[in-house]
Amino acid sequence: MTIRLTAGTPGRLTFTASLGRRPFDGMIERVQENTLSMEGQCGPDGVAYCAVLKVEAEGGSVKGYGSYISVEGADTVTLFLAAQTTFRHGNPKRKCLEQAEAAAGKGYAVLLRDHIEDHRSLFGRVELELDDPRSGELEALPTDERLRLVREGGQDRGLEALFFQYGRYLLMASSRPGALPANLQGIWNESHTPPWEADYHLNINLQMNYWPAEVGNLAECHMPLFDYTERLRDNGRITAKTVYGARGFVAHHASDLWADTAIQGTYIPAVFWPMGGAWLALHLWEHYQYGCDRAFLADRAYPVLKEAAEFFLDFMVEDEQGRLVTAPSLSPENSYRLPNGNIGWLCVGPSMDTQILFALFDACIEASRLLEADAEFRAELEGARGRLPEPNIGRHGQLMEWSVDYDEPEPGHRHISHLFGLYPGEQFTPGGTPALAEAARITLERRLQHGGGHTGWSRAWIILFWARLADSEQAYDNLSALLRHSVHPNLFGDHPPFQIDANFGGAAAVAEMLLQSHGGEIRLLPALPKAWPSGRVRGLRARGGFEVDIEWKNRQLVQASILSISGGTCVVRGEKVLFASEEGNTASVTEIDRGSAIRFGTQIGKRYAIRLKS
Ligand code: FUC
Repeated sequence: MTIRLTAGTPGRLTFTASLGRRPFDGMIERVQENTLSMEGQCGPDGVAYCAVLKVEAEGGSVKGYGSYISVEGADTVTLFLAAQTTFRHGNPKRKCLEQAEAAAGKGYAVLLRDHIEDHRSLFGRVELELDDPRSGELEALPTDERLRLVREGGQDRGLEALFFQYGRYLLMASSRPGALPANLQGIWNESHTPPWEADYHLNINLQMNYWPAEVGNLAECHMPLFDYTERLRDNGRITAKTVYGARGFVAHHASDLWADTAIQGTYIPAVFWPMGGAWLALHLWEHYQYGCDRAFLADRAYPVLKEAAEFFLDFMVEDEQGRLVTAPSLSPENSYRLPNGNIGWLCVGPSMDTQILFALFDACIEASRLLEADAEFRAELEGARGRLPEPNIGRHGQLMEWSVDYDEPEPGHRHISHLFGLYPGEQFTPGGTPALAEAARITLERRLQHGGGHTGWSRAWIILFWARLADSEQAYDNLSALLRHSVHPNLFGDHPPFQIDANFGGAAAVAEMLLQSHGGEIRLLPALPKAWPSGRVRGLRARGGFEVDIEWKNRQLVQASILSISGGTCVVRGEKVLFASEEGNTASVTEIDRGSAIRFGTQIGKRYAIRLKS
């Protein structure tokens, strides 16, 4: 971290710098005239850490005394801060000193130039503009002020677009190749005793952090999650074997820096859930679906998917009807009431587990086919997939959360796990499974009527569900509710307290309102609300290896441009009939697919224009 201080008048910068103001901070030492270090240890078995601060001034003087550095009468001062732990480096102090030295050697101008270049190379890939006649006036205000106006009932499309881009920015800033994945606070935890230990929760939160990665054109920011999932796999093999006598790997509802896969903690509504690893494995499949990188599929995604699936082939049991179900398990953090009034959590075959397994087996089957590998294993998975329970509709018309239509003590519960198949899964779609989509709608309405969406991440997920149901107004109302109730003045997501998943889920939701690409079809503006009559988006990614720009006016498509990254066939579905041509060429390449969808072959690197048929 580099901090640059300047003063309007030369020679007016005078201050004292020190390290460590929080309780439990480590031992501070001045290692050079202008350099401090702080070293400590996180508990007897924890990591040792070090931070180094180096101070360089132009003009004036820099002098050390005790554990302080004093700057007097400088024109400009640059502070270089490095931090390391024994998680990565045997000698964190030496590493910090090297890094601070190297940064100072580069100098501020070069560091700034490199930083801007690096930032732009990712951030600039996507642009979103939601036209607003008041944008000039609103954009002149600071963010907290704009948020206040929205809370008072105002509308600010620019703030909604900013919230989307802010989510991308936070992911870029907290999850780069080689780093750890973004935790519950991204990297912005300030406390020694943060809520939920700023850990990794695998029953929604960590996954949600990565929902904007692919569609938001930040695929490389997804990589830390894959490294982490592979570490879970290594530990999870041992857990699978020792706890369940099963092959493959398992991870439960929460984990930590060490990628612990054991049943963690004693909170019964959460800890016995065995699906964390399986859900994460699906993220590697998503990365393949967007980027179509076959080597990634073969070397990284498929091995993880396969071992995740193997575990469940051993772990699942047959229920009375001969179906394959998970047991023991639970529906993340929700409870049911038995006819005798007892409250329970543990259960057999909760709907979310079945839906995750459906997606996992599907991905594994498809991947093994693409790789022409493991025909026998594939056949085994096809058999198991056929024996998973079908989704059921309960007495309220809702999708059932458990295999029994239990009474729900908390019908507005924040987890809406049994809609996994609507998002991020793709098992339920209005076009493909209308009855289940309708049941999903009733499920959502019921949750919302009972106070659902009260945590930031839950509200973000709800927007995504409505977007998948193509209900633009519900999606928008819930996006407004997220901004009104579940963000801090700097737009950090609010659980409460601060939790970053709402930022990432919210960013993914804005994208999902503008572009969808599940089920082998691209949908342009699938949940465009009345509040966004005209605008444009550039650089969103779609599954199948495409990058998509869309421009619209009066809530109608003006033109979309689809860049083919991998040369695959492109299917675009619209409510109105569409027309496709190669860009720079008016001849049609359109073939009519099922219903109102069009299909066309593409060439790598070529752009295709999509318009409404006149
Ligand atoms: C899950 C959620 C909580 C919280 C925690 C970090 O347990 O149920 O709401 O987000 O993770």
